[in-house]
Amino acid sequence: MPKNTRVLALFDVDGTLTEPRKVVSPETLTFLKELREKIAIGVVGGSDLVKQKEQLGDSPNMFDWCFAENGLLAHRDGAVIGQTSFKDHLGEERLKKLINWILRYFADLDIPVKRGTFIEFRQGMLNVSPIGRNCSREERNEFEKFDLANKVRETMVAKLKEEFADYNLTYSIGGQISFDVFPSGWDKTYCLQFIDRSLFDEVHFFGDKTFEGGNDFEIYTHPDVKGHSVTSPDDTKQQCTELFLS
Ligand code: M1P
Repeated sequence: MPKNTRVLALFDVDGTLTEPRKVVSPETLTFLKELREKIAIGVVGGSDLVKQKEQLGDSPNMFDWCFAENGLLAHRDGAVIGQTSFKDHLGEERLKKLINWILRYFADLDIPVKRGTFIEFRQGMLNVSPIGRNCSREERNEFEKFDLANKVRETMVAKLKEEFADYNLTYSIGGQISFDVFPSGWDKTYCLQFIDRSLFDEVHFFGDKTFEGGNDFEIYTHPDVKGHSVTSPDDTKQQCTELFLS
């Protein structure tokens, strides 16, 4: 079967191509290579490119389209085609006010374990973690359970929304220990502006956080995109095999 370049499949990273924050499996890598021979493929992750590469390898060259930080850093065929900055968008004064508020909130927050790197400053967003990003894997898993029961992130996000209503920001709980903060509209649909729609008859998206409030929701429900909800990398492979390889 020759490559059908008029079909594009976009993939989320954590929970879709890899287990959360883990490295992609050799089986998934083989699968992606095989799939790329049949259709165009792309990746759109919330993490920055350094982390995306840690998980996937040389993602800009493994996919026809590669989007880190939801597309704030965009590559096509290995070359940069777009770059956007949260800092420039918000301005230093407003950014400082937001960061100071978050740090004060954390100082008063009582949770079982705290580690380091509570705010990770990224090119296109802040990643905010009550436990701190350099917790261990075990601590990460424990926090996820604690958060589910105690709604630590949900409560904080509700307060931020109230406090910074005029900032027009979106808060997205995508992973286990943190949430992302970025200007509204800079969710995963941001990457779609780089994809020339006349090139494709079908644009598919596969993600695991497709529920409302999840970081795949907006692109999953976008009218130009055929959304697919997956439960694991194996489920992704199975759904894609049925759709594109059989
Ligand atoms: O890709 C989903 C999320 O993965 C990480 O979240 P956490 O560390 O909380 O599991 C982060 O990179 C986050 O930005 C991203 O949205």
